[in-house]
Amino acid sequence: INEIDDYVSENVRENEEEEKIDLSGVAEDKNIIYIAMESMQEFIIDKKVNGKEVTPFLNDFKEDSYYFDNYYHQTGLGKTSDHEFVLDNGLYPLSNSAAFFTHAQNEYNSVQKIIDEQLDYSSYSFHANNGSFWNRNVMYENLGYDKFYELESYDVEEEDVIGWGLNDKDFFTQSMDYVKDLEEPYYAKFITLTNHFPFDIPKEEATIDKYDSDSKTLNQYMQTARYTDEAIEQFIGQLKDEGIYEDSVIIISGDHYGISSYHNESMAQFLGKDEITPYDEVKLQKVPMLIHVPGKEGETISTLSGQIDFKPTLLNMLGVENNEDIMFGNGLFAEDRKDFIAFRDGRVVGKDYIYAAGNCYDDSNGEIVDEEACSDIREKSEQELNYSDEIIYGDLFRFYDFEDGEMIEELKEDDE
Ligand code: GP9
Ligand code: MN
Repeated sequence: INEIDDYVSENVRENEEEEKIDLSGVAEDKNIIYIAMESMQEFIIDKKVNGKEVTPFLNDFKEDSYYFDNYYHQTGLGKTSDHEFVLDNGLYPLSNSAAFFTHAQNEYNSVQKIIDEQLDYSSYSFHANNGSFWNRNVMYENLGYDKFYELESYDVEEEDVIGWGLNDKDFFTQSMDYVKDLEEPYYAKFITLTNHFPFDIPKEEATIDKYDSDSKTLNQYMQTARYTDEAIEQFIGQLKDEGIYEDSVIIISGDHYGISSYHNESMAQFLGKDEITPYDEVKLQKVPMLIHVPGKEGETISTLSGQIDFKPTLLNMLGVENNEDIMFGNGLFAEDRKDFIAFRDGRVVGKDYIYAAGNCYDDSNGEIVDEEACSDIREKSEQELNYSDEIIYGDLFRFYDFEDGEMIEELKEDDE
């Protein structure tokens, strides 16, 4: 843990000094409302099908928000739960299992615990699926969530089900009944479900056309993505009606990809490209990331970033001092940041080069270049993933004092 602490100190924390846009403490005493959009990818933003925008609400709302258009998901097999794991802990997910299942008993220094201890915030998660799905009921308790509003908290009639469960519109409406009564300020996470594979929605609920290609999946994705967009618009309206909107920082993002490489041909058609190369596939792993701060004007920020950066960003906005924390991301608004984003499968995005499918690509033109150009970002990302894995596999936070930033006393004595 000392070695990892040193690494973090030299390579991660030292970047945190200056802010490009100073939002330190801007969320103090405000509610944090985080909306996880199932399978929402960045490529869909500002796109149209038969002349109609797929996500008209998000397209508008991003104009009033800090919009990160170069923000990558970093999930593995644990999909939605991996995204929660990265966001809450600032650690990477595991490479071949879901940490929510395999390491739910570990000690973590989660956002939820930190803001409870330092700011007396309560944390909630809302998701109309079975509580044990992804082992959330167990893991949430360990991470310090005060309550999980899961399937049992919702009234789900058969006609309200789309795809995997309660449709997003009813999900938000019913969630609102609980939200109204929460003591402020709080952190509340809402996980949508309608835009989940296979993206099947009843005809009468669809408000735009399907896309027209050989991929049924991509064609239908347009309609469910639109449905989630409408559900969020409605939810924002409800937050306004209840007077919650102005007191809240609202963060809206995607959890992971929804359209796999199996649909590359149709995806190329949709994007107006000849083909989707491994380089393009990397770029398709971007998910939308919007941070709406009351009273702040919108701005699009194209900084290379990813889900690993969520925790430091949020804590900084809340004005939390946690200089001794061990996490691997940098604040999204920081001036100096690490220069790579590690994927769990070995791919790496750097500022100038991208490593994918055994090749190094020049990001200025997507051409394959000498592998050597990627060696630096590959080494760094492998190192970090290993350190993160060591923390999880060894449950190393048991041995670390987050206040002093040192190994806990008893161990030090043993060590000597
Ligand atoms: C399940 C929902 C979807 O509760 O979060 O999970 P996914 O299949 O996307 O990981
Ligand atoms: Mn998901």
